[in-house]
Amino acid sequence: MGIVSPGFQGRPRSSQPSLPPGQYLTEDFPVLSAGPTPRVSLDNWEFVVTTEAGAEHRWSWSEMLALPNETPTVDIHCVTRWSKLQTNWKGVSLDTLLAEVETAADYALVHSYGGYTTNLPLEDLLDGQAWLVHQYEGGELPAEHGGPARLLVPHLYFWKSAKWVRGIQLMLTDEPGFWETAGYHDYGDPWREQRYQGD
Ligand SMILES: Nc1nc2c(c(=O)[nH]1)N[C@H]1C(S)=C(S)[C@@H](COP(=O)(O)O)O[C@H]1N2
Ligand SMILES: [Mo]
Repeated sequence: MGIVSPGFQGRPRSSQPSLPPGQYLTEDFPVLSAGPTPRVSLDNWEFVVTTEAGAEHRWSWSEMLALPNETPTVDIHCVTRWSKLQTNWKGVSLDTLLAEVETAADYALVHSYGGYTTNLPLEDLLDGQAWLVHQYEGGELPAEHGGPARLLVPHLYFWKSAKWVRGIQLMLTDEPGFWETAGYHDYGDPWREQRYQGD
């Protein structure tokens, strides 16, 4: 053909429309954990939603599995600049888990086994945007990636997708979580490159 100039194929992959600014594509699945991997037995596992009024809604492992499950295929974006496209998960939509929960809260603080926390607006957990997932690519979710179950909120940077999730605290006012307290952005939209406070 002779028309394509040398180097043209070397365009950075981040010019792909499917990648947010400053991100590169990875095929492997890096593990990013701020501490040791907590071991949670399925007999003791529970997921608890606590409202601002103190009401608690609990699901055991078998109760969670018995809920309608969905199989989202989503792109994920870590603030350390890797992105993975078309990842396949199985789990329960937060719309399902929060359907019966009466709340006036605008904010959620997500709690993990092991003590990790992360915050986000409650509306970002609703309308098909977030799942409690327990399978990855057709197998049980590996412990290092958050098994038995993790949160999946793919439209925000992946630190919002709490591994080993234990529950969600609904609140009237915003409260920063682990990385947000350490200087990460309160919201974390990868398309607006909200990596750190002030971005
Ligand atoms: N409980 C817990 N959840 C967590 C983290 C963590 O350290 N602890 N790290 C976060 C960060 S910074 C990222 S990028 C993703 C990494 O998930 P992965 O290890 O499955 O790639 O998990 C997020 N969820
Ligand atoms: Mo991250």
